[in-house]
Amino acid sequence: MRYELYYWSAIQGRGEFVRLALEDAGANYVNREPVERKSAFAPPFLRAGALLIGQTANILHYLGPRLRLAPKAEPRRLWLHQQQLTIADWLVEVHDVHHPIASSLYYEDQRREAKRRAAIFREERLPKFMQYFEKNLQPKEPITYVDLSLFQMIEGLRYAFPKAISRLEGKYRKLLNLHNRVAERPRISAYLTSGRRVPFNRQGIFRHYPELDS
Ligand SMILES: N[C@@H](CCC(=O)N[C@@H](CS)C(=O)NCC(=O)O)C(=O)O
Repeated sequence: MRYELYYWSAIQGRGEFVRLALEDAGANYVNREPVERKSAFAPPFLRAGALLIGQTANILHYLGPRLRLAPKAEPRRLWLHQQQLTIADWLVEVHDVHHPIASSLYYEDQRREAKRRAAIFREERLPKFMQYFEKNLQPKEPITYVDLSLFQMIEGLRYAFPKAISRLEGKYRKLLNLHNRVAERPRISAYLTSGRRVPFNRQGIFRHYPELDS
Protein backbone atom coordinates (compact mmCIF):
# COMPACT_ATOMS: atom_id res chain seq x y z
CA MET A 1 0.00 0.00 0.00
CA ARG A 2 1.20 3.50 -0.83
CA TYR A 3 -0.14 5.98 1.70
CA GLU A 4 -0.62 9.70 1.10
CA LEU A 5 -0.47 11.89 4.19
CA TYR A 6 -2.13 15.26 3.83
CA TYR A 7 -0.45 17.73 6.15
CA TRP A 8 1.62 20.91 5.89
CA SER A 9 5.23 20.22 5.01
CA ALA A 10 6.59 23.15 7.06
CA ILE A 11 5.44 21.96 10.49
CA GLN A 12 5.42 18.82 12.59
CA GLY A 13 2.00 19.48 14.12
CA ARG A 14 -0.47 16.62 14.32
CA GLY A 15 0.88 15.15 11.11
CA GLU A 16 4.04 14.16 12.94
CA PHE A 17 2.21 11.56 15.03
CA VAL A 18 1.27 9.80 11.81
CA ARG A 19 4.67 10.34 10.18
CA LEU A 20 6.42 8.69 13.11
CA ALA A 21 4.31 5.56 12.72
CA LEU A 22 4.87 5.42 8.96
CA GLU A 23 8.61 6.03 9.37
CA ASP A 24 9.02 3.47 12.12
CA ALA A 25 7.34 0.84 9.95
CA GLY A 26 9.35 1.76 6.85
CA ALA A 27 6.01 2.28 5.09
CA ASN A 28 5.69 3.55 1.56
CA TYR A 29 4.19 7.03 1.93
CA VAL A 30 4.29 10.52 0.52
CA ASN A 31 3.48 13.86 2.13
CA ARG A 32 0.95 16.03 0.36
CA GLU A 33 -0.07 19.59 1.13
CA PRO A 34 -3.64 19.63 2.49
CA VAL A 35 -6.51 20.32 0.12
CA GLU A 36 -10.20 20.86 0.99
CA ARG A 37 -12.02 17.58 1.48
CA LYS A 38 -15.69 17.54 2.39
CA SER A 39 -15.30 14.56 4.72
CA ALA A 40 -12.18 15.77 6.56
CA PHE A 41 -12.78 18.54 9.09
CA ALA A 42 -9.08 19.40 9.38
CA PRO A 43 -5.66 17.95 8.49
CA PRO A 44 -4.06 15.51 9.00
CA PHE A 45 -5.88 13.02 6.84
CA LEU A 46 -4.64 9.92 5.11
CA ARG A 47 -5.41 8.43 1.73
CA ALA A 48 -5.14 4.64 1.83
CA GLY A 49 -6.42 3.19 -1.44
CA ALA A 50 -10.11 4.04 -1.62
CA LEU A 51 -10.22 5.27 1.99
CA LEU A 52 -9.79 8.85 3.14
CA ILE A 53 -9.30 8.83 6.92
CA GLY A 54 -9.38 11.90 9.16
CA GLN A 55 -8.63 12.53 12.86
CA THR A 56 -5.10 11.69 14.03
CA ALA A 57 -6.20 9.03 16.52
CA ASN A 58 -8.47 7.43 13.95
CA ILE A 59 -5.67 7.33 11.35
CA LEU A 60 -3.40 5.61 13.87
CA HIS A 61 -6.18 3.22 14.89
CA TYR A 62 -6.37 2.19 11.22
CA LEU A 63 -2.62 2.03 10.64
CA GLY A 64 -1.68 0.35 13.92
CA PRO A 65 -2.18 -3.34 13.07
CA ARG A 66 -1.22 -2.79 9.42
CA LEU A 67 2.15 -1.32 10.39
CA ARG A 68 2.62 -3.87 13.21
CA LEU A 69 2.41 -1.09 15.74
CA ALA A 70 -0.70 -2.49 17.43
CA PRO A 71 -1.98 -5.97 18.09
CA LYS A 72 -5.14 -7.15 16.35
CA ALA A 73 -7.15 -8.16 19.43
CA GLU A 74 -9.98 -5.74 20.10
CA PRO A 75 -9.54 -5.09 23.85
CA ARG A 76 -5.94 -4.05 23.32
CA ARG A 77 -6.79 -1.97 20.23
CA LEU A 78 -9.48 -0.14 22.16
CA TRP A 79 -7.06 0.52 24.97
CA LEU A 80 -4.51 1.99 22.56
CA HIS A 81 -7.20 4.11 20.94
CA GLN A 82 -8.33 5.37 24.33
CA GLN A 83 -4.78 6.43 25.17
CA GLN A 84 -4.27 8.07 21.77
CA LEU A 85 -7.44 10.10 22.30
CA THR A 86 -6.06 11.18 25.66
CA ILE A 87 -2.86 12.29 23.90
CA ALA A 88 -5.08 14.30 21.52
CA ASP A 89 -6.67 16.03 24.53
CA TRP A 90 -3.23 16.73 25.96
CA LEU A 91 -2.07 18.20 22.66
CA VAL A 92 -5.02 20.58 22.54
CA GLU A 93 -3.98 21.86 25.95
CA VAL A 94 -0.40 22.35 24.73
CA HIS A 95 -1.76 24.37 21.82
CA ASP A 96 -4.09 26.39 24.02
CA VAL A 97 -1.19 27.56 26.17
CA HIS A 98 -0.06 29.89 23.37
CA HIS A 99 -3.56 30.41 21.90
CA PRO A 100 -5.88 30.45 24.92
CA ILE A 101 -8.45 32.80 23.38
CA ALA A 102 -8.55 31.88 19.69
CA SER A 103 -6.45 30.15 17.05
CA SER A 104 -7.45 32.92 14.65
CA LEU A 105 -5.72 35.62 16.74
CA TYR A 106 -1.97 36.22 16.86
CA TYR A 107 -0.10 35.06 19.93
CA GLU A 108 0.85 38.69 20.53
CA ASP A 109 -2.84 39.53 20.92
CA GLN A 110 -3.36 36.97 23.71
CA ARG A 111 -0.07 37.14 25.55
CA ARG A 112 -1.50 38.02 28.92
CA GLU A 113 -4.00 35.18 28.86
CA ALA A 114 -1.30 32.85 27.55
CA LYS A 115 0.87 33.60 30.54
CA ARG A 116 -1.91 32.73 32.97
CA ARG A 117 -2.80 29.62 31.04
CA ALA A 118 0.86 28.56 30.87
CA ALA A 119 1.31 28.66 34.64
CA ILE A 120 -1.73 26.45 35.17
CA PHE A 121 -0.63 24.13 32.40
CA ARG A 122 2.88 23.73 33.86
CA GLU A 123 1.75 23.30 37.43
CA GLU A 124 -1.48 21.32 37.14
CA ARG A 125 -2.11 19.82 33.73
CA LEU A 126 1.39 18.75 32.67
CA PRO A 127 2.00 16.65 35.82
CA LYS A 128 -1.51 15.21 35.61
CA PHE A 129 -1.04 13.93 32.05
CA MET A 130 2.49 12.70 32.69
CA GLN A 131 1.43 10.88 35.82
CA TYR A 132 -1.42 9.19 33.98
CA PHE A 133 0.83 7.79 31.26
CA GLU A 134 3.59 6.90 33.70
CA LYS A 135 1.16 4.80 35.74
CA ASN A 136 -0.15 2.94 32.71
CA LEU A 137 3.14 2.14 30.96
CA GLN A 138 4.15 -1.50 30.69
CA PRO A 139 7.89 -1.22 30.00
CA LYS A 140 8.44 -4.71 28.58
CA GLU A 141 5.68 -4.66 25.95
CA PRO A 142 6.37 -4.32 22.22
CA ILE A 143 6.38 -0.73 20.96
CA THR A 144 3.04 0.59 19.70
CA TYR A 145 1.96 3.74 17.88
CA VAL A 146 0.95 5.18 21.27
CA ASP A 147 4.57 4.84 22.42
CA LEU A 148 5.74 6.72 19.34
CA SER A 149 3.24 9.48 20.14
CA LEU A 150 4.41 9.66 23.76
CA PHE A 151 7.96 10.03 22.45
CA GLN A 152 6.74 12.96 20.34
CA MET A 153 5.00 14.54 23.33
CA ILE A 154 8.24 14.45 25.34
CA GLU A 155 10.25 15.82 22.42
CA GLY A 156 7.77 18.64 21.89
CA LEU A 157 7.53 19.51 25.58
CA ARG A 158 11.32 19.62 25.85
CA TYR A 159 11.38 22.10 22.99
CA ALA A 160 8.49 24.26 24.21
CA PHE A 161 8.97 24.14 27.99
CA PRO A 162 12.61 23.18 28.59
CA LYS A 163 12.67 24.52 32.16
CA ALA A 164 9.35 23.13 33.29
CA ILE A 165 10.05 19.72 31.82
CA SER A 166 13.55 19.46 33.26
CA ARG A 167 12.07 19.96 36.73
CA LEU A 168 9.46 17.26 36.18
CA GLU A 169 11.19 14.63 34.10
CA GLY A 170 13.02 12.85 36.87
CA LYS A 171 9.73 11.81 38.44
CA TYR A 172 8.60 9.90 35.39
CA ARG A 173 11.27 7.27 34.83
CA LYS A 174 9.11 4.91 32.80
CA LEU A 175 8.14 7.67 30.38
CA LEU A 176 11.75 8.72 29.99
CA ASN A 177 12.91 5.17 29.40
CA LEU A 178 10.22 4.76 26.80
CA HIS A 179 11.34 7.98 25.12
CA ASN A 180 14.90 6.66 24.92
CA ARG A 181 13.78 3.25 23.69
CA VAL A 182 11.86 4.90 20.84
CA ALA A 183 14.73 7.27 19.97
CA GLU A 184 17.05 4.27 19.60
CA ARG A 185 14.86 2.40 17.17
CA PRO A 186 16.89 2.28 13.95
CA ARG A 187 14.28 3.74 11.60
CA ILE A 188 13.28 6.45 14.08
CA SER A 189 16.85 7.45 14.78
CA ALA A 190 17.57 7.58 11.02
CA TYR A 191 14.42 9.63 10.47
CA LEU A 192 15.22 12.13 13.24
CA THR A 193 18.55 13.01 11.65
CA SER A 194 17.22 13.02 8.09
CA GLY A 195 16.00 16.07 6.20
CA ARG A 196 12.49 14.61 6.38
CA ARG A 197 12.11 15.54 10.06
CA VAL A 198 10.92 19.16 10.11
CA PRO A 199 12.53 21.08 12.99
CA PHE A 200 10.26 22.43 15.72
CA ASN A 201 9.33 26.05 15.05
CA ARG A 202 6.91 28.79 16.06
CA GLN A 203 4.30 27.80 13.51
CA GLY A 204 3.63 24.39 15.02
CA ILE A 205 1.76 23.18 18.08
CA PHE A 206 4.81 23.01 20.33
CA ARG A 207 6.18 26.55 20.47
CA HIS A 208 8.92 27.93 22.62
CA TYR A 209 8.16 31.33 24.17
CA PRO A 210 10.53 31.80 27.13
CA GLU A 211 7.92 33.84 29.01
CA LEU A 212 5.58 30.82 29.03
CA ASP A 213 8.21 28.55 30.55
CA SER A 214 9.41 30.46 33.59
N1 LIG B 1 -8.87 16.27 16.42
C1 LIG B 1 -8.26 16.52 15.14
C2 LIG B 1 -7.83 17.96 15.11
C3 LIG B 1 -7.31 18.40 13.79
C4 LIG B 1 -6.83 19.81 13.85
O1 LIG B 1 -7.18 20.59 14.74
N2 LIG B 1 -6.00 20.17 12.88
C5 LIG B 1 -5.47 21.52 12.85
C6 LIG B 1 -4.07 21.51 12.32
S1 LIG B 1 -2.96 20.61 13.35
C7 LIG B 1 -6.34 22.36 11.94
O2 LIG B 1 -6.14 22.43 10.74
N3 LIG B 1 -7.36 22.99 12.51
C8 LIG B 1 -8.26 23.85 11.77
C9 LIG B 1 -9.49 24.17 12.58
O3 LIG B 1 -9.64 23.64 13.67
O4 LIG B 1 -10.26 25.00 12.10
C10 LIG B 1 -7.06 15.56 14.96
O5 LIG B 1 -6.52 15.08 15.94
O6 LIG B 1 -6.67 15.28 13.81
